[in-house]
Amino acid sequence: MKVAIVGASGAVGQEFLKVLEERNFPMDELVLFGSKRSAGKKITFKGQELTVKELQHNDDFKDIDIALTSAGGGTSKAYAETITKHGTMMIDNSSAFRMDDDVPLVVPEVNAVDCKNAPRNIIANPNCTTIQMVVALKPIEELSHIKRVHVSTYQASSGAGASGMQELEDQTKAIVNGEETTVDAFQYQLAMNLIPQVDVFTDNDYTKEEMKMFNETRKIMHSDISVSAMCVRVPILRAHSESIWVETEAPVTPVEAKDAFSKADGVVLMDDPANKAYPMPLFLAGKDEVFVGRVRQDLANPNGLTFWCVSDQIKKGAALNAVQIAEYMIKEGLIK
Ligand code: A2P
Ligand code: 11C
Repeated sequence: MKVAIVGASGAVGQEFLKVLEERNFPMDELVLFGSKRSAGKKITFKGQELTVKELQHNDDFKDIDIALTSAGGGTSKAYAETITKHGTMMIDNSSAFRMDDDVPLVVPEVNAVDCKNAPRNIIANPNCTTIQMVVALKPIEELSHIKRVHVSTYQASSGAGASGMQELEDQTKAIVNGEETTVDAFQYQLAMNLIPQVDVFTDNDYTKEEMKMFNETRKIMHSDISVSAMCVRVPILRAHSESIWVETEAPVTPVEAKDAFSKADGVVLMDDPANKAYPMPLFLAGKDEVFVGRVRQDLANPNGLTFWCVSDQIKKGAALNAVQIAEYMIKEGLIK
């Protein structure tokens, strides 16, 4: 098995390296790609120094079985043909192909079988906010069909990549030192602030991020579910949090929901209010699972449940989910 990472120097690319090592991913060779900017740079993987190659339109992917790509939607679109033309399976973290009918959009805990039909040799990794939400919705959907969801997100700076994290750190230091802050990665200063805008606005006044949560959730869950989202950037380095209200066809009690969460694949129930036990991003960055707590009845809706959900969006929200897709495809013999 020969694996490539495209965008190896980025926040998700670096996480791919960690996850592959942590899981002892079965491979004989790893090849790293980046833009001209990082070509020639040395990156250590399992004690071995690897040199980043420049991504170009050539035959570099000829012997590569799996390409894990996270270099932005534009790069994915521009290079998909080059990457897949010799049979390489491209597992793409960008939004470039997510809504294409002939590209499966996969969260293994929810719809791993969709990987079986990938005619373009492309599998799309959903947006991080969608991934953690659908992992948590799946066990509820198994109890009763979810008709609608209201969700408010609390998204870490790492959603904007390595530069987003750096900007929050720099602004925080500047404020402590009484210096001017610099704003580049986000619309406004993020330190000491909340920004109710993630990505650009669309025609209906929802942001692209909010519409991703609507559209991607339907595709992954094969459902007519409606998701109304309010996405907010918060001054946190890593791990996204979400307040989720679900409305099911039949009532689901908090006891039934907690039981389902505690048995669900990829979910950790952390819910003991008396002992102040609930998920928090500060303590869950770097973890694999989706953490759920504060499960309770929605006081405004007899068929409603509400809960709090935290997950490391670079890990389960990006690199880990893609690697889990690759693991499933290897197990099922779907990688040629
Ligand atoms: P590079 O650093 O070589 O420019 P992040 O999401 O953390 O901002 O990272 C983005 C990643 O995407 C980086 O690894 C960056 O590589 C990579 N990237 C951006 N544009 C290209 C491109 N045209 N070809 C290959 N990699 C790219
Ligand atoms: C953020 N969710 O937190 C975004 C980043 O479609 O993969 C990932 C965007 C995407 O800013």
